[in-house]
Amino acid sequence: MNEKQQKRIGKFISLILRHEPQKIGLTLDDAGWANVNELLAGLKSKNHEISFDQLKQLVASNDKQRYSFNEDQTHIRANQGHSLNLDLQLEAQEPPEMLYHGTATRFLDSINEKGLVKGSRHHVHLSSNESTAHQVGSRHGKPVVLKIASGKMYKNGYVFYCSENLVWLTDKVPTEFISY
Ligand code: HQG
Repeated sequence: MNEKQQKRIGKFISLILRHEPQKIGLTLDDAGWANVNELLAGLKSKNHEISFDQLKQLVASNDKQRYSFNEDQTHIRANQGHSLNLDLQLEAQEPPEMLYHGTATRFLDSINEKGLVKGSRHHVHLSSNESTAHQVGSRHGKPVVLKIASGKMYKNGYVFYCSENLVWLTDKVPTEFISY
């Protein structure tokens, strides 16, 4: 598979594992795991046929480490970004003092009013460095990076999780913890 094909299939796998498994007749368990053979069969049925070895390569080389296998590689899930109602069973963790959220300037008025809200996803997604946040923001328009006083939030009882691929997750970020 070349890079372009990997990207195309990766996007489709993200859609399946995060949002619409039913599109290829797949069911996920409560923690988001899909059976690998069922995923491969489902991909084949939609003209996205890949081998198990190609899937392993795709998981290993993915730029954001978006997917994980279980120990015996019979199951696979997306590490974060779901809109499906699942419990990924992540453990709450103490966040670093400062985290970053990349967004687009057109959302700022609303964010200044309501704080960061999770929308259709499970959590608000936060990055541990500014350059990643900048990239995330660019997906939505003219990017702007917000600084999040995560240490202060944690001291105030807010709960944080860190996904397998090191994206920090929390329920919401009120305006008092956001600066530019
Ligand atoms: C914005 C990608 C108006 C928020 C990334 C964001 C991430 C508000 C957008 C992951 C708001 C939601 C998630 C408010 C938040 N008013 N807009 N009150 N509060 N927003 O895509 O964080 O590449 O659901 O700032 O790397 O951009 O797909 O979230 O701009 O980890 O693997 O509403 O997705 O990962 O957009 O991205 P999204 P996100 P992948």
